Amino acid sequence: MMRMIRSTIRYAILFLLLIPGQVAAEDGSRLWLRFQPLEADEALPFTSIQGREASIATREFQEAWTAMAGKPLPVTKRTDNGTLILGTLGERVLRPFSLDKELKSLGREGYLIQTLSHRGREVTVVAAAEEAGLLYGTYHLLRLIQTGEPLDRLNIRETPAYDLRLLNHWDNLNGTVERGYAGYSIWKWDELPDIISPRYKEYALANASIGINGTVLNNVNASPSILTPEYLEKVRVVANELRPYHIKVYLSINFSSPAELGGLKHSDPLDKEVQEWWNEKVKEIYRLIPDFGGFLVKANSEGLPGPQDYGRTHADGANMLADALKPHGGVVMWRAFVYNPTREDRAKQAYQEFKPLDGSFRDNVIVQVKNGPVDFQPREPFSPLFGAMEQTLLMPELQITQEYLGFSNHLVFLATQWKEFFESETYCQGPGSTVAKTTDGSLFSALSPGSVTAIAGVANIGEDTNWCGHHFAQANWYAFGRLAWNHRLTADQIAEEWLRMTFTKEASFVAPVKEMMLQSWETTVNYMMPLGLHHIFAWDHHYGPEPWCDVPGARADWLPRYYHNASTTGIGFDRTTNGSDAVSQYHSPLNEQFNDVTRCPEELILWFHHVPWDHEMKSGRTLWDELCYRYDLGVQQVREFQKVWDRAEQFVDEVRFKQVQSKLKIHARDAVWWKDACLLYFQTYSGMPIPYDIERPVHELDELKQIRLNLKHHN
Ligand code: BDP
Repeated sequence: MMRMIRSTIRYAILFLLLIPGQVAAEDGSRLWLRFQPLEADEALPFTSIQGREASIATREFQEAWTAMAGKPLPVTKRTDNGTLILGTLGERVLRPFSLDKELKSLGREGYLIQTLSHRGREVTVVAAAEEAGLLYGTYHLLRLIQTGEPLDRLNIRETPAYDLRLLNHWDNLNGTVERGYAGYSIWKWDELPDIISPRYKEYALANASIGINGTVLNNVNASPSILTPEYLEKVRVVANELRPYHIKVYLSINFSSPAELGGLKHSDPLDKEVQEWWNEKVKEIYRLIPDFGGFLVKANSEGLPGPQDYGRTHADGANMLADALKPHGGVVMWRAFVYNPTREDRAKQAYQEFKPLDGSFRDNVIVQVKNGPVDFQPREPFSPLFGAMEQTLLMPELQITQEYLGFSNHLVFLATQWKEFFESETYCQGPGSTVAKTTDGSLFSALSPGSVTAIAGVANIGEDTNWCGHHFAQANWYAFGRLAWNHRLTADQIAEEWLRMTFTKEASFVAPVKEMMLQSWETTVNYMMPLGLHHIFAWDHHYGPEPWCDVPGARADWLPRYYHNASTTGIGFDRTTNGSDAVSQYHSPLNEQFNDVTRCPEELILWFHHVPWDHEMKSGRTLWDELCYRYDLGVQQVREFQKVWDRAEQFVDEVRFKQVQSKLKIHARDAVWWKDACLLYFQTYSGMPIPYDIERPVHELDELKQIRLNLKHHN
């Protein structure tokens, strides 16, 4: 009787555990690491495993395999047909294969995955010089399994395109996230160092699975408090959590810390006392975190302190910090996001300030440059600094969080935007000198041989269950990691991988949804800012349209009018040689091409030119009509996304399906809002009718002007 009761209780408990478990299983929290049970017809070549038990790669593989196959692979000492071998340089398990020379050539993070035979037995080998590479290789293999790729005859060699592949968290110490749309910060500063959230490990794992190896924990608008002993102790604990997954911790610092924290009279970088303060602070950090990565610095930008406060240059400031970090192997990532309201064209300023400093930075300083010359706009040309600094390490900064792309409400897959950026021709050394090559170490041999290459992405991660607010925003975190590892991957490949892992391998789901993703960035450009328009957002929150925005006393370069220059004669920013001459910051023949209204890519025409409303576009339409069609096309495309998604219902779990469906409704409404606001407003200047074959506005301009969103951004 007792036994019966016990077993009934056991079943009841099991039942209770299973049911909520199944529901919660598809809330998006597992990202692309869902490791779904394999189908019966998915025969796998692995029968047993050889690998150090202590190795995190072996552990992670076994865990994932157990989820997919129902039980772990048996551990074996014998090499059988189908044995999977995981090992690093010099390990006994790799001895039969003589891979040492090759593994050394793959570097610290590279790996190989190969089908090999040993004494007539066929085995799969994942091998690397070091643990980090082995972990990346293991995740590569897991990706092949999850996406249903063939696993026989593998012959893969991988090394990363960039050495440092970093997320930048704009997370504040009070738990808010600047430009974050997925809830509060995942870093629980008030609970640390005592309570360690399980999410730190999950975060580390997700990053390692896509090759991210560093993270800046706090906002570039940095509070000096991050360097207090109290906070450094918290940082130490986070670093300990991330270390096993080969993720280094970095911090954003406030340039005035010596004065604000150390009680010094000032923070002049050429002052001995200030330098000493930094040397000591850096030593203190390395005592706690021996593998600390370094500092990220926003200085003399948007009101923050910096070396120019003391008449010094950016190089003086960066070099002082670099000298303090150098003995410990740390780097300084010094941001080039600087602009001054008193100068003429904001788009020119980073170049004007940094170009003259080329060659004067230490070799552990990397200048971090946003992809475009202004500020993460829906579409910008690449920043002319890429290709201009031949003796300075430069790293791209991409924005994963959708500050200017509809927050976590709009479905926008950013790999297409980033690919356009990476593949842009700078012509700095003739054709083929793409932005990617100017930053990944392929060009500019003048840089010292030991110097590092790097890339950063502003994270879109928060404490929301699904991490990113929108299920499809996870794809941007994923895509950033994949492109930082290999910028040659296509957006198509990345979307395909991600969809197969995150949702299902079903072809009738993947094909249309992938098309939607690949279209989505251009769509957003269409309904927000087509043809090179930029920065016509609402004041402060950067969500909706406000091309008319006027805030008395505000900096001119924070107002839309500064950028669109709409008047009865036309629209656009004249950056030609007759205007601000920003075109001349680009190499030939790009500068001539941008300068000529007939040869400038139409995608950027209003970025570089002030164009009359009746200017004839390549389509044969007037500029005004073209603008109308683009806005309308954007709206139609979002409507199409809704249809694509609704048709996909049978393939998606209910929770995620409904959540994406609701977001698409907001997305569609917002697209109409953008279109109506921009067309009705610009029409007051063009005086021309909205072509009669496109959808009529459904709002009044005055009604749209009344909208006040309460979306204050957190500082
Ligand atoms: C802008 C953001 C602002 C950031 C700044 C930066 O609006 O919140 O602090 O960039 O990158 O895009 O420093």
